[in-house]
Amino acid sequence: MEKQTITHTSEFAKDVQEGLTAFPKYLSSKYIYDKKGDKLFQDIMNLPDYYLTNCEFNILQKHTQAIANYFSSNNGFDLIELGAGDGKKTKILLKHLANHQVDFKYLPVDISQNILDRLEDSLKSEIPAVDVETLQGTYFSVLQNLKNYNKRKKAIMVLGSNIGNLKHDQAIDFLKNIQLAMSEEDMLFMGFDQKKNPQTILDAYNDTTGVTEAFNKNLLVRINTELNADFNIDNFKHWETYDPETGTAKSFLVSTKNQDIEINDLKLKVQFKQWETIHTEISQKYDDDVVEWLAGEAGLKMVEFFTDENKYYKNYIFQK
Ligand code: AVJ
Repeated sequence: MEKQTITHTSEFAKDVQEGLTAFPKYLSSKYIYDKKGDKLFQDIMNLPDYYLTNCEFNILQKHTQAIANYFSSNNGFDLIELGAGDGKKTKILLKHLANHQVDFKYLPVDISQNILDRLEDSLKSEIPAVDVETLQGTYFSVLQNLKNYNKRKKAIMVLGSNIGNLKHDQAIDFLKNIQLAMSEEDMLFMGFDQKKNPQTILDAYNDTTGVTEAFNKNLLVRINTELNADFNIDNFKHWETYDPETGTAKSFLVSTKNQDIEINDLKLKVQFKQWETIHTEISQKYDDDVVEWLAGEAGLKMVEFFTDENKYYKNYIFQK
């Protein structure tokens, strides 16, 4: 009998191989989020300098009724949240809807089953009246399936300025996919972090506690543990830039010395020159014109927005 060798190359392994053999080097921020990365992001959301979470929390708290009015419909609605996370902000809305006996179902979507399980448990004890169905998968696959999910109104929600990790062309594709899953009466409710004093933005991504540094470096930790590599994370420095013209904040890991890294599972040796970079993340900042342009390119129109007193952050309502 012939012996077959099947090589399973994971998406992660492929992307690491591609990014670390490119010039200049890069890695995708989506790989930061393993169990430890999820925890570090929770810690980031509690940092005083990371203003995004508080701003959005305050917006949801102040405008709950107005937002709920946009969602509501005579025969109820389905609230679909892409990238649900711990639901801390969403619970403001869920509590309000439950208290007002609104007919709705909550469908949190996340790539992580672990996050979904924890969210479902906490909802059962905190807001038991809410009808929850968790959906594990990528946004894209779940959106495809949701197209004909129910004959009633859909409110699709994306909080946290998660869209900011996408370049404009990718953001348009993302919005277009959402638009294609929507019908005329459906609503999209989405958070976009705004352009502001550049120093405020730099401080949010360059905190003095080192949490953001550890979050960024978790990429290297994952490569070490999952692909059997020997990165010494102390030989890399977290570096943040913000370009106020484009509104793009960029994260890097900078090699502080000449060094060779072995990634055993890829049979790859990666050389770093002193001060060579790995680009790891973008966190795009927006203004109304850019948001309106992105939405328009995706076939959506902006109906309304809600903001905080400093206008640091905005949650927009879009329709087809
Ligand atoms: C989860 C993508 C919204 O870019 O602000 C936080 C991730 N990176 N600190 C962001 C992040 C560094 C965050 N998003």
